[in-house]
Amino acid sequence: MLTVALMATACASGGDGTSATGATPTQRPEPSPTAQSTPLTVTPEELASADIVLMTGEAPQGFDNGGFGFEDEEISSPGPTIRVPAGETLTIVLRNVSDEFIPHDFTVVRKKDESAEPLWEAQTETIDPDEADIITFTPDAPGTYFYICSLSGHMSGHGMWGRFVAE
Ligand SMILES: [Cu+2]
Repeated sequence: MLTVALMATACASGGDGTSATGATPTQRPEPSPTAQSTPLTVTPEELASADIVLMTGEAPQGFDNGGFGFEDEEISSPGPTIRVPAGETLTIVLRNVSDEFIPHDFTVVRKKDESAEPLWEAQTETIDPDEADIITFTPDAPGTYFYICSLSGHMSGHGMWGRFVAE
């Protein structure tokens, strides 16, 4: 079971996902050669305050299966079910640990549809390998939803989804 410790002031940044100033949270030593733009990062303080840190990358089944996981080495397709308290503000960090130079995102949706509007504006930037992004949102209605990677073909063709349960 996932224990979600909700601290009072999770994220006070002004909604600018690129405003990180500190070191990247990743332990990975080399930046991706494909990361052309300014890498998205989160500060160590943001990382420490996050309720959930989710990894995305290749599932062990191989290149054709993307997925999500709570640990680098435990990425699966579908990803793990995320259970959160309904009505409480939640901060999630997404880290892309792909070895295949593939960008991904994290989007909460009502139905498994790559073109669906994100619920509660719960959508990270599209992040390249070795990047991270942080989002804060409030799932205000109990229910079973989904999280997906909304890049074309990633959910439908590569299994990049999981259940998101607000209870
Ligand atoms: Cu993806």
